[in-house]
Amino acid sequence: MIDSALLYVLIAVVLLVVAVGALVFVRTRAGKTEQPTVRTAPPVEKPPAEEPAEAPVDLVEEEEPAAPVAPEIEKPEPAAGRMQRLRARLARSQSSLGRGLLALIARDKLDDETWEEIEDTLIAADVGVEPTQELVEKLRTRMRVEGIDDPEGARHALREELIALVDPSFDRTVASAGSDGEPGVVLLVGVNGTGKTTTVGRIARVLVAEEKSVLLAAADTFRAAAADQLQTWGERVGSQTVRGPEGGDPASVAFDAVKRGSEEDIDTVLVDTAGRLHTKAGLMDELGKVKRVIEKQAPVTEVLLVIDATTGQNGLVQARVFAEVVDVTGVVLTKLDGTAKGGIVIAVQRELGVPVKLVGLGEGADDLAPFVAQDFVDALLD
Ligand SMILES: Nc1nc2c(ncn2[C@@H]2O[C@H](COP(=O)(O)OP(=O)(O)O)[C@@H](O)[C@H]2O)c(=O)[nH]1
Ligand SMILES: [Mg+2]
Repeated sequence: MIDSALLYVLIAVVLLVVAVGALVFVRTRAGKTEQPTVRTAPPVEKPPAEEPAEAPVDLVEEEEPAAPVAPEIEKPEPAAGRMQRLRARLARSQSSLGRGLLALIARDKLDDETWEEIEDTLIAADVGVEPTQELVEKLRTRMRVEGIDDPEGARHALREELIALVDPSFDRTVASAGSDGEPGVVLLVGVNGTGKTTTVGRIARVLVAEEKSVLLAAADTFRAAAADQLQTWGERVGSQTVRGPEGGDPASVAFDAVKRGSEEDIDTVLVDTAGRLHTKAGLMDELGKVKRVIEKQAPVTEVLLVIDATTGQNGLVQARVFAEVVDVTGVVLTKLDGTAKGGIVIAVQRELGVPVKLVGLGEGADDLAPFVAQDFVDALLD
C-alpha cells in the first residue's frame, strides 16, 4: 500500500519536473527569438517627420517661411569655460595616466628605472616616443639643476613641462569669420565615425549662441541619412541646411551652400563631408576637389580634421594622409571622454604642426569644448 502510494507520488513528481522543464525550455527559446527585434538599433539623429529624399534636382533646400520652427529652437550654451565644466570627465578617463605619473615622480629615489617607468606611462598614453623622451630629459635636468626632491616640487615641475609640451602658445581660435563680405567657410574632414557631423552640429550651436548666422552644407552625399542627421542639428538651432541628391557631387553642394551664404550675408558656412577612406586615392582626390570648388566662390577659412581619440596611432596615420590632400588648419579630437590616451593631443600636434582646437568630451549637444592647454594638463594631474 505504502509502496504503491510512494510510487504514485514519485511518478507525479517526475511528471511535474518534466512539465516545468519543458515550459522553461519553450520560454527561453521564445525569448531568444524575440530579442533581436527588440534590440533593433534606435536611429538617434533621424528627424521624426522627414520627407523622403528631396527631388534630385534642387540643391537648395526649399524655404517655407510659413513653417513655424521658432518655438522648438534651442538656446545653446556659450563655449567659454566649457573645458572647466567638462574637466571632471576628462579627469575620469585620464586618471590612470595622471595617477601613475604622479606616483612615480613622487618617489623618494628617482633612479633610471623609475624614469623608464615614467617614459612607459607616457608612451602608453599615446604621447609619442619623441615627445616623451624630450619631456623626461627636460624634467630630469630641471630636477637636478633646481635640486627638486620633494613630491610637491616634482608635481609642479611635471605640470609645467606637460603644459609646455601641449604648447599654450598655439592660436586655437576657429577661423569662422570671412572677409570682403564673404562668409567664413569651415570644412570638416575625417574618417567615418570620428564625429564630423556631430561636430558640425555642435559648432553651429556655439556660433548661434554667439548670435552668428550659420548655414550648413551636407556635402556627405553618400547616404541621405547623413544629410538628415545634419539637418536635424541645424533645425534645433534654426539654421538651414543645403543638401543635394543622394550620391550627387559633394563639391557642387558645398559650392551652392557657400554661394548662398554669400548672397544671404551668412556669417559662417559649415561644410560636412563624407568619411573618406584614407586609403582610397580617388575619394581623397574628391575631397581636394571640394575645397578647390568652394574657393571659386570664397576662401575656406578653416579646415578641421576630426580624429577619434580612442583610435590612437591609427588617428595619426589618418592625420598624415588628410594633411596631404587639404591644408589642415586645426584638429578636433573627439571622444576624449572615452579614453585614457589623451597623449594623442601632443602626438597629433607634433605630426601636423597645427593645434588641437576643439575637444569632444561626451555625447551631449554642448559637449564640445575649446581646447585649453592648462585645463587639459590639470585634468590629467587631478
Ligand atoms: N563619447 C563621445 N561620443 C562622441 C563624441 N563625438 C561624437 N561622438 C559619437 O560618435 C558617433 C559618430 O559621430 P558622427 O558625427 O556621425 O561621425 P561622422 O561619421 O564622422 O560624421 C556618434 O554616435 C556620436 O554621438 C564625443 O566627444 N564623445
Ligand atoms: Mg557624418
